[in-house]
Amino acid sequence: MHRHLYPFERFPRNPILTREDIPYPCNAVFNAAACRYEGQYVLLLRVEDLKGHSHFTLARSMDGIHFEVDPEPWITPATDPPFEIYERYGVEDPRITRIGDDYYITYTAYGPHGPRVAIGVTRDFRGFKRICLATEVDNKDAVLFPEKIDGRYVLINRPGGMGGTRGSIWISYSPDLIYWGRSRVLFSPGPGWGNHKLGASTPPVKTDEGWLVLYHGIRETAGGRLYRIGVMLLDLKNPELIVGVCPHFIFGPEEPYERTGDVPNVVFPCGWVAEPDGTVKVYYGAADTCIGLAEAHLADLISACRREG
Ligand code: BMA
Repeated sequence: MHRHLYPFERFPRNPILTREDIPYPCNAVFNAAACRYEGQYVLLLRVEDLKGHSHFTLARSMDGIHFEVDPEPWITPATDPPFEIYERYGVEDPRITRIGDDYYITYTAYGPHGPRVAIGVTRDFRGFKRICLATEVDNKDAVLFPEKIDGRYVLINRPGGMGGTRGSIWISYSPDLIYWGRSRVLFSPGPGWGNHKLGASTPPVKTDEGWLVLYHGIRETAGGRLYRIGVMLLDLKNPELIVGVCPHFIFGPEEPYERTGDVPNVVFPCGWVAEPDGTVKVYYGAADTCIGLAEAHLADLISACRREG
């Protein structure tokens, strides 16, 4: 592969997790959040049960490759108001952002009114407290910045895009993680590989040159949708400014486990872990069926954002 065009290298023994690794019956395991906690790699797996509803189960690893999955689900759809009705069909696509000692989990709450963004928090990956439903429905793909900017929490999210309409990436602010506003469009679909919808994939990673964010772009084709990954760099002080964006996708479905599954031709990262040696491990859902691992050098991702297009 051309490393300058496609900076990610797949782990050769992908997929690293399939439903066979889940200790209870389920349909699929895919889009997972990732972080480091107490010296271990932690994945928060989206597991789809046999009814077709999703919940979250924890998996831990010493090396970031071999994961041990908890015997039981950790976060299941809420049973009490106000969350119950909005999570009735499941919780999906988690992302984890550490701020101080707190690990915030942004996820899609899915119910009869449609998908909306929810936020919860844990300190120990045992207790979990729901904080709020941050947006109205028809919104997903929310990632929280790992620090406040100008005294406010910052959230990227994706309103719109349901029912076949185009979906853009937006940015919103909050003084307290509960009330979100000052929302504005950050990046919209254009002609080409992400012509239909865009959405943030991984929480921003701080680099000297800006906030690095992976995002997915959906191309609608005669053969169905293609989910592929792009990368952008946002200004450290004003994340509404896009410092650079790679003109082409940097990762897309190629391998059989990405091409074939419940939803073909999907790679869908929700989490990554930056390593001290300047590399990053990205965990991605493949074809809504299993989980793959790929690695890249942060410097290559940054230089991809500087590419002319
Ligand atoms: C998106 C999300 C993801 C899923 C993808 C492909 O809209 O719902 O959970 O992986 O579609 O089906």
